[in-house]
Amino acid sequence: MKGIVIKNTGNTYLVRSDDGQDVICRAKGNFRLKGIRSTSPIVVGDRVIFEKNSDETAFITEIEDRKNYIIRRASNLSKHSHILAANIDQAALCITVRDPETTTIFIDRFLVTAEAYRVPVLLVFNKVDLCDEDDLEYLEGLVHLYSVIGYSSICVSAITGEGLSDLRKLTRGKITLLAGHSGVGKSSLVNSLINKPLQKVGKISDYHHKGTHTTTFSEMIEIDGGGFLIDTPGIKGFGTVDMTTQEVSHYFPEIFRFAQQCRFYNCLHLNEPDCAVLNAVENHFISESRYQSYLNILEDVNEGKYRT
Ligand SMILES: Nc1nc2c(ncn2[C@@H]2O[C@H](COP(=O)(O)OP(=O)(O)OP(=O)(O)O)[C@@H](O)[C@H]2O)c(=O)[nH]1
Ligand SMILES: [Mg+2]
Ligand SMILES: [Zn+2]
Repeated sequence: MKGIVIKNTGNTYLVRSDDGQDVICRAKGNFRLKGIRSTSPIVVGDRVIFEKNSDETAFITEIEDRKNYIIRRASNLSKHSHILAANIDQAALCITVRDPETTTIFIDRFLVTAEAYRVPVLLVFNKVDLCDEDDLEYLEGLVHLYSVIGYSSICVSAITGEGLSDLRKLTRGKITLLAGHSGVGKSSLVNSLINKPLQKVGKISDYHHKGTHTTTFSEMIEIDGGGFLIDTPGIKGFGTVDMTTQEVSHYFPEIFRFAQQCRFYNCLHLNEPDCAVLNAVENHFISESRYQSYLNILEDVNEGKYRT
């Protein structure tokens, strides 16, 4: 039988079969996927073939080729990467200006990873109900910054319901992965979008203003009228994928566009003469924060953190 993995609890997988049954499966034998070294061989979103035994147990025997996936590397230093989910139509990066704060470096690292795997990203600014005037101004700036580059944003509140009908439209009929720091409200958004308190929601610590890692496994939740949301555990930092220094700018669309006019074809846009990127940063065609994120990722690559 064929189906899709909707939950991974560590040693068993919940598979929704193509004819709509939920079956608890185990993995049979060792799965080695080409070119992927990951702590979890089968992930949420995987299309699998499974066999049911007479005693109600079931085994996954095959994983179909993945269309795409989103990898998170726990830290830049860790050798193991962890795939959050596979075969997704889009990633909704959930961002909060406060409680907890999401930095532009974190946003840009996520965007770079998504560009590298060709996953479209929607920026979901949650908890707008907590924003004061200054926060709203900063938020508007971010929305503008990213829309100019080509990323769509939406401002919402899982608590007041603001923006949720638009977010519903943007997720209907699609497989959407929700990602972001612990405590930004991924599970709250899932509950509000499906109108059911299905996912466990955590607290924000009074002291650090951070989440408490409430969701521990990725889980796919079906949306009324078609499509799925994938609730995932909060991400602390985002180590970028293996890439060369030359490649980094390829995943910053606006930097890549200007880079075509640099004097040297292998310009890294650090201090080379006639660098069109540096010139664009100076003239505010490329934002300072994006350029800082670019330098930040370049540093990782230069330090060879990813080479084993
Ligand atoms: N004021 C306000 N609080 C929110 C909003 N969305 C979520 N929260 C609160 O933020 C806290 C964390 O929410 P969760 O949904 O558990 O966050 P999460 O992103 O799933 O966190 P992890 O599972 O730990 O990764 C809870 O106390 C929610 O009630 C919002 O839009 N506004
Ligand atoms: Mg959660
Ligand atoms: Zn340059």
